[in-house]
Amino acid sequence: MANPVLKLETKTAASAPQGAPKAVAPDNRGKEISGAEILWEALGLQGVEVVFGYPGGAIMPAYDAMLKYPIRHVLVRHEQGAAHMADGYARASGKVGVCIATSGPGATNLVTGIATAMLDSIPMVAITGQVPSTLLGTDAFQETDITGVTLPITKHNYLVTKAEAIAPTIREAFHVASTGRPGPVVIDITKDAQQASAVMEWDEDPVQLPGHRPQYHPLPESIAQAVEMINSALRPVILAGHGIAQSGANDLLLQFVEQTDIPTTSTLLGLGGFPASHPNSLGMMGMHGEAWVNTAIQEADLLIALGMRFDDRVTGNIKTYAPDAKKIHVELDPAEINKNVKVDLPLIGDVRETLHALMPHVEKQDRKAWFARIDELKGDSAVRDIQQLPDNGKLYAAHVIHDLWRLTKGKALVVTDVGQHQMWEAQYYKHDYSRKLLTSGGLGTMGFALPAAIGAYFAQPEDEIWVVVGDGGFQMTAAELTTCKQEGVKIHVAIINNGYLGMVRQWQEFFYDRRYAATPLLSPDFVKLADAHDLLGLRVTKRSEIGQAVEEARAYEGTVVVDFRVEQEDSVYPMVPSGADLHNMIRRPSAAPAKEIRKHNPIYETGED
Ligand SMILES: Cc1ncc(C[n+]2csc(CCOP(=O)(O)OP(=O)(O)O)c2C)c(N)n1
Repeated sequence: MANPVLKLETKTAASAPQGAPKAVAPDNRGKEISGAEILWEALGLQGVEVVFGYPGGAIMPAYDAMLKYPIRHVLVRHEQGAAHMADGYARASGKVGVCIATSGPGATNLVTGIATAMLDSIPMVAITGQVPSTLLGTDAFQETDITGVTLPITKHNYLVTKAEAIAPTIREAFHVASTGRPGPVVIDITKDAQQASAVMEWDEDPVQLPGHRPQYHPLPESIAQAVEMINSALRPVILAGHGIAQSGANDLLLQFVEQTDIPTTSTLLGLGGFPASHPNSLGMMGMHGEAWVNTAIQEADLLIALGMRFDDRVTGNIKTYAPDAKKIHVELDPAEINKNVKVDLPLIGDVRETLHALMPHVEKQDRKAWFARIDELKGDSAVRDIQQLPDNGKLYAAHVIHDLWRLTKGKALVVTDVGQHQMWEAQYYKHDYSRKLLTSGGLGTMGFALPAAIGAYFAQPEDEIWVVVGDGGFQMTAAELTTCKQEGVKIHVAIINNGYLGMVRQWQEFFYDRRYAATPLLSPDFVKLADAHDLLGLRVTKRSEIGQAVEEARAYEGTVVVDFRVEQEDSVYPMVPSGADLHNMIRRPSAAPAKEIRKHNPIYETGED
């Protein structure tokens, strides 16, 4: 007899299984319950509303107990997605993001997302199931020493083997993840600890941890010294990093800049910390920062670095970095001081607290000459900008981003992946607000954007969310489109489809004599892929079609995928080659004669006009 045919029904968002009807949060403090129940109860007491995860044997008691608790669970398609979603949720909300996975392969699949959060200082708690404690160390089925694996990529991690230790560990983990310099924490809980019972104890007092006492307030004598340096500088530049958003210092930074009239540039993660539309905003610094910014940094007499860590992508060659500048470094993590760049004055503390302490004493100087010099540098760059070129009928990524910025009035929450599109987004989408650009800066993780945007959606469901992603990175975690469908997520995915692993292709063009090893990339038909998910798919091949596609996407109630077929061999300019001096950039080609360009850019030797 033939097998009965299984009829699979596509669950729509509305009918998606969300577990049993959600209970009202129980309060079992002082009562004996299972370790698994303690886990959810403790998460609820921490204010957790949503977790991103994937079940399995070693975490099944926790999943079973979950149905009694009013915490939303988002079922991902791969645990890497869960970690990026927790990360995106944390970046968009400022709260701690939570992901959950089983032991072994479930736990190791979280690793890329944990490392991504570590390098960008994102508060996250990753909960993993572990084999029963009696089997620890026996290479039991699905056993991996996840605390050992994640030791170098977490702020701290815990192996919990007793039910009574679960609640205090959750409390401590959230404290560690979110105080001082934020970061990811792993809690690995054995299956027997989840199954055993214990009294649910919850200490309401603030967590006190010897050895973890972040210094939020800089020393008064250092503040006095900083004031003197700032007030006497003629060519100062503020370098605004991720610490602006992290400490909620946007408003104070704006006041500080207006009071001192200092030009201000941002790191990639700092974008939006200072409004891009402000006259004192210079834009992004570093490898793909604008030429005027990098040159201004090199000519500055004072750098005021706020919550940034002098990553090699922003400094170029450290030996020649800002040679005439005194350097003030405001940073919460003392380990960052003098790590990459030797500074004249460290101010260990929270950026917001530090600006607060400086504000009453800093003064405005006459900066006419300094701004005139920056304008001169800007003028040179402006003529090279792709936006100055007449429409030649082709679709360039920069145009897509620029139009997206214009059409969304700069107010969208944009989540980018990693590659050329990430840099074009940083250059052409002018961010005026914090927490509106989410991107993997430190680890540079392809596959980040789609899941991180899903996490952001749960943090800010009212926001217009755009994913800007390459055809390569999109394919790394595209399976999470199904999660979008099942969970009723509304985001807009703009695939900047150039048929290449673009950023690597660009390096091959510049530094490997155009040998395109393993960078031409086949993709599925993204419109059909969207269609297969019962989502909307659109394709754009001309600049004139961008507007209509964006409007259609915005009007759609659900996730939309727009396949932007852009120029295949376009490059991101300017570019500071790895290890080169910051002012030694490969500049945008322009209408100027090639000879002229090369005269100013000795590195530009591809022989192309
Ligand atoms: C997980 C991962 N693997 C490899 C890389 C190296 N890498 C950096 S950019 C890039 C190309 C990205 O191509 P695509 O996603 O198509 O974006 P594009 O650069 O074309 O905008 C690669 C392979 C990476 N950053 N992350």
